[in-house]
Amino acid sequence: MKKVITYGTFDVLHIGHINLLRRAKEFGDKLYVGISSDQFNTIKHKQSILDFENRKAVVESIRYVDYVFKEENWEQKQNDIEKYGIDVFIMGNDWYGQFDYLKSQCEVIYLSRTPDISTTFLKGRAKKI
Ligand code: C2G
Repeated sequence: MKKVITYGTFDVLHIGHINLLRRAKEFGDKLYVGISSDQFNTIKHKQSILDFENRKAVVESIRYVDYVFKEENWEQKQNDIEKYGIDVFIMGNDWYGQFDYLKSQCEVIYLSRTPDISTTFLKGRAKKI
């Protein structure tokens, strides 16, 4: 049973998130997703439109996702990998190199981002409606 993990805010879900989750699942049998808490978003200087409960419910409903948990800080990844017995850590390549320190515990793969779509872009478009 190969386990994959990824993390994110996943606010206002769009095809970029779905592409990432779909491709991440292809690397194993179970996909674990850490959803940033509202408090952690503040630390990340991100203001999400949807609160944690909403974002968690949306990601949990995605067919590629097997388990969702709360991401509360930068430091928890090593413990998560240990706790869940993770084999592969995956992030979009806007994070390229940022999580290489996890290579001592599991495979670390950065996948290309989906171009021309982001929650920030969607927020801007929504304001114009
Ligand atoms: N993503 C993507 N293509 C896009 C937009 C996002 O592939 N057009 C990917 C990002 O690279 C990330 C995932 O989707 O791997 C989730 O993106 P965000 O919700 O923006 O997550 P982020 O704020 O990058 O949080 O500890 C890690 C952080 O929690 C990551």
